[in-house]
Amino acid sequence: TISQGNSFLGFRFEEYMAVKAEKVNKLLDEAIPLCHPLKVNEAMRYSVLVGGKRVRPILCIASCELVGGDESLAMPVACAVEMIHTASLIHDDLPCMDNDDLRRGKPTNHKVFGEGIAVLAGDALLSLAFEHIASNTRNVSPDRVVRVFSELSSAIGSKGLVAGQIMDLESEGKEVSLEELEYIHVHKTAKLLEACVVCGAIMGGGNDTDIERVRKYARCIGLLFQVVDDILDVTKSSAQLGKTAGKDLVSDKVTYPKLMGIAEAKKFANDLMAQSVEELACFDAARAAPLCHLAYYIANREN
Ligand code: GRG
Repeated sequence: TISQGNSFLGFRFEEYMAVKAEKVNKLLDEAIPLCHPLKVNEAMRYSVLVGGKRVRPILCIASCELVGGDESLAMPVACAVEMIHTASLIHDDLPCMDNDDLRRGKPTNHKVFGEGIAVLAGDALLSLAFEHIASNTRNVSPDRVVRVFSELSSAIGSKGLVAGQIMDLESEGKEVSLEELEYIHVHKTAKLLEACVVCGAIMGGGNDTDIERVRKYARCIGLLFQVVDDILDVTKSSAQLGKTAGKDLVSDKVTYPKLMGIAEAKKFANDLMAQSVEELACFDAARAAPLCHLAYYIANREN
């Protein structure tokens, strides 16, 4: 089991996260230069560099290291998954989708640059992700890179993110069952998280058994991520409610706590965390420490 706090076999998780995130941020900054056409590059940089926990790149790097690969092998993919994630956030925030004004604590892309540029910034980030892997990968065989392209593109398209988004849009205002909710989350959130972990292991030189093992871990944390998101939605909303004299801030979207109650949702999250850690039991404990800590981090995060 995982220890409380920050040390697992003497492993310093917060330091690990901070160091990896800084490297990823520097590479992302270099990957999107402020060149012609200026407006779209500005918009791309705005949403990528405005913040974010960088959970997806770090999962990718940790998985590469788990199977014995050096982080440099996974860095281009780590940056690419953050570009893909950011593209999906920009599109998700548009008026024709979730219509959000704020993202990562700042005005959304279309609020700053307008809808047209926001759509194009998302498109450009999506294609830059693949170009970035193709142009920057070193010391990985082409068959592995092709496998990564296949994993990533299927996680994004009409079998992945897009499928989840469509189901989400169509379920608006309707009653959603637990199965439908799970379908939305598996596709909107878990597929990309799974691809991050699996692609890290592919780039790191993992064999097929390693890759399937980390996929199982990733499936648990994918769902865990969303259950926790739903729990945070409820706890944050009620905290806000206390401050705003009864103004109803609780959103009407279906969530795990709504469907199974908050206590049961928390238990579900705990079980998923324990199961994800168990899936890594056959790996060297020191090498598995970052991914174990990431599961713990995802389960206990506050934003
Ligand atoms: C253009 C790639 C693309 C997809 C089109 C719009 C769309 C289809 C899908 C939307 C998918 C979406 C927004 C899923 C939500 C994922 C999620 C849990 C976001 C929050 O992730 P965090 O908490 O955020 O990691 P930060 O800001 O820390 O990165």
